[in-house]
Amino acid sequence: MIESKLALDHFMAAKVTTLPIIDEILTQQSVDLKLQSAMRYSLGDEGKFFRASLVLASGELYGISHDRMVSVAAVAEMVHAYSLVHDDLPAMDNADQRRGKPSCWKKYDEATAILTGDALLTLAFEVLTNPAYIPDAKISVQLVRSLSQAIGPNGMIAGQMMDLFDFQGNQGPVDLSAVEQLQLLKTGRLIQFCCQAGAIFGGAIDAEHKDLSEYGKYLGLIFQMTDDLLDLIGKSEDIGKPTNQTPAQLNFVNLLGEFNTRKLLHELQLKASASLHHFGKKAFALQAIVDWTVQRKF
Ligand code: GRG
Repeated sequence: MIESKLALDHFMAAKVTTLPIIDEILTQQSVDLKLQSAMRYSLGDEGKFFRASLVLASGELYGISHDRMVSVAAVAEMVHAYSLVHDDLPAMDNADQRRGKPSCWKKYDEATAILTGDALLTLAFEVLTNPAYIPDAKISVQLVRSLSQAIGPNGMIAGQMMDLFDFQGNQGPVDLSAVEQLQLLKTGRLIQFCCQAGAIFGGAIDAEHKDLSEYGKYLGLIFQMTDDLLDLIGKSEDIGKPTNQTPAQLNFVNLLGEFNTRKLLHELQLKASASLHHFGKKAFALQAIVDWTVQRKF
């Protein structure tokens, strides 16, 4: 329970720290006011700021102040918002609701939602390469490379393609490792990037990059499994979107049953904790986040 409070406090701190930077960045995007409004709408304060929290917590491992990392936290939330705006489009998940309010395309229109996602993604890279936000050019290049790899054609976009096309109409047994692979790409790779951002700032050794990559991988799987649990047994008013949305053949709980899903969650929690071992007490926030995620209700 203490871990839950620690994690929730960390999310709140991340939100309070990151929102003003997001606001500052979006205020500069004023050529088209409808686009600016749609970007603001999609990047409101309703989300958990889970990814921003991870960026800041990974920096804490290396004693990097939140001030130095906050633009990367904002970038993580911009990229996340882009993925949700596009995921909700009629051509993809055709979702009407997101974060307890109409999805971007429902609130505005389809073309505006496509362009809003494009704008958020492009802007994320502009921020990462802006010396006013990331003064060290070497760090900037490393962040751009790491983020591109995480969300590009070998990362999140590949996962989304697999989700949309590889399992459609599949009536036969689904291979669990194929679903794991899909979810690691679709949800896990951006989470992994967030966990590694601190290592990039901290000039970490390879073994630490590997530890954080492992932690992010396990956390990404835990996040998706609990998303599937909430999809089946959560309350839509708590999670801000309708339940029973994940196709049955891709939902871990359908594949494994609730008991085995919870068992696997516990095993992944232990593996995630083991990958933080090397960092000792400095990893308390990352540890609290994984503990919260295993039993999250939203
Ligand atoms: C469209 C390129 C493209 C990619 C979309 C991430 C993604 C790929 C789609 C999201 C689909 C989805 C709902 C996945 C479940 C896990 C997930 C990302 C949930 C939403 O994240 P939260 O719970 O949301 O952190 P908040 O609102 O708290 O920010």
